[in-house]
Amino acid sequence: VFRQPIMAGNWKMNPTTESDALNLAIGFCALVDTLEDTCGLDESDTCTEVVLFPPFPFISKVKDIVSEKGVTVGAQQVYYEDKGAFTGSVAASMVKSVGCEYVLCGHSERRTLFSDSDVNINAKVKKVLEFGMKPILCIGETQEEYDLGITEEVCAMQVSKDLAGVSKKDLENVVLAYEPVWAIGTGLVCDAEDANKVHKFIRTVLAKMYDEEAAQSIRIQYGGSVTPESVDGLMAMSDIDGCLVGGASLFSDKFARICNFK
Ligand code: G2H
Repeated sequence: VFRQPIMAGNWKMNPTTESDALNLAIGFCALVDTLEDTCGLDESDTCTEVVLFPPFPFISKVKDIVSEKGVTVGAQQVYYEDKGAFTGSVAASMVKSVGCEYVLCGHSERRTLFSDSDVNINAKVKKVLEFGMKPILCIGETQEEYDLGITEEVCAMQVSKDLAGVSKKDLENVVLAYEPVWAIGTGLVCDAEDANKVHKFIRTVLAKMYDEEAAQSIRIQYGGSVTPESVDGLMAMSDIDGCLVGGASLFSDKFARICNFK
């Protein structure tokens, strides 16, 4: 099965001003052009898909800058209600209407810092799909769970709860991101072989929930301290289809190199 690689830059709550955000987008676009392998940025099927996740206020302008390179934008989060008295929240329709194609769901920082439960994450995944966008569903074990040796149990539980009620047809629009929480922002990138084993395991879970075809077709990113130094080894793995990149995506040269992995 061919799975188109997908690289995503999750800017989190950075940069802190609009001008810095737009400069980051401009710098990224300029650099990818000068790199040897610019395959990531045209529309051909065999090329790498690239998505940026800026903070909400910068999404529209970043999209205007990067779209000519074939780079798309997404939202880091949405609420699962359609509209109404939910002060401070942003609806799926809103980010759709400013051009978002993807939405991150279940990022570990949302789970731990903002109490996003699997029930809420499941509602958000469905809402994103309902509005014709693609969720990138993040799953992964904490340091404590890793130490207990229950990585597989945790990932299986998150996949089954977060995708409950999602049809096989809708699953075609879902991307998964395996992000071991102990590797996020710590500089401790998960060993590529170890990450690949978890990705393979996640496919066995999906094969039971759906079928083998669905399990083999879905794209699974790795996330957690990905750098230009680690990307090639990760992307050489059979079941790693891309990376969800935080810290390194704030440096245009680093993220350009990651998108043009070898
Ligand atoms: C994990 C990742 C991006 P970082 O959160 O989603 O962040 O690359 O900084 O570990």
